[in-house]
Amino acid sequence: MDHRKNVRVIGAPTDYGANRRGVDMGPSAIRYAGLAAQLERAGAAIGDAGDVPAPRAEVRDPDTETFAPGRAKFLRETREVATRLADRVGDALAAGELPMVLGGDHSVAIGSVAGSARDADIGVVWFDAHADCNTPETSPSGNVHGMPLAAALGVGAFAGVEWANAAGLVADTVAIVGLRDVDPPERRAIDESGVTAFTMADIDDRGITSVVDDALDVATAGTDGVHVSLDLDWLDPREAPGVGTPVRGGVTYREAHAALERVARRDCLRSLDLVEVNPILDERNETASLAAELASSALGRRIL
Ligand code: 5AB
Ligand code: MN
Ligand code: MN
Ligand code: MN
Repeated sequence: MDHRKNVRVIGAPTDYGANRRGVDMGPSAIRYAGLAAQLERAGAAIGDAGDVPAPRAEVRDPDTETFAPGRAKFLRETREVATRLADRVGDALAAGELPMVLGGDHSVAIGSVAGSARDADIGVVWFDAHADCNTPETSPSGNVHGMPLAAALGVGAFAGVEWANAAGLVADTVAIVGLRDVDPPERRAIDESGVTAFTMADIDDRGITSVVDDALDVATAGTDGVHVSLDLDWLDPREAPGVGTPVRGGVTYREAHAALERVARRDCLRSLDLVEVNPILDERNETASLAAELASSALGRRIL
């Protein structure tokens, strides 16, 4: 891959996937926190493509759309935004740029993964406290931000759902890192799907860099590049308070940087999500700043 990366920033200001107002302001907060300046520190050239239109709470259809046993809230909206976002991400890649998606809740990753996988075989590294492997049948909440990985893999009710998994992501090249809050059906889904999953206990035992190197081995094996999906609740809530579903015991500031630095070192990054930042719950925009900084590490910001 070339060395001066051209990054295309794409906002996806959704909240319906988390059923929580505030996370729709994530793209503004991350930009305001100095994303462009952070990326320049990594030597990247930045273009901001603005936001994909996302339905606001005040105007959207209050109905829950179900397409399967179980339920998923706002599936119609999820599909609309995922479809638009997949096009934007695919266009950026076709233009030789690196798409950087600012969420919004994590349901937007359905679109970014689909767009990233459109003309390539990709691997995925999913940094998250949660597995995001629920389906409408297993979800305890009906919130689609707990389902994007299942959707992208075409699991359960998402099997054959064109807008979710048309690009053919396969479990063999997917690794989740940082798990500490997994629902019982998700545990079964991980076992059955063949996704590689690293918990916080793995990070305690082996250290962050060794775990991330293994995750990158999984995601780069036989693929054209890696989509990194970074849910800010991956970090400990002391470092990243501005998230809707905080779970104690996450990675530290240093571990998070070390992880994204490993991504940069491997030179495999194809596309990146920065999701689940909720400025209403944040303290002085710290979580948004962290997202911007970590993006810079992922792009290879060097100290010396
Ligand atoms: B996030 C939970 N597993 O499905 C569910 O923040 C939480 O994108 C999902 O990782 C958290 O509702 C979704 C209980
Ligand atoms: Mn593909
Ligand atoms: Mn999460
Ligand atoms: Mn998530």
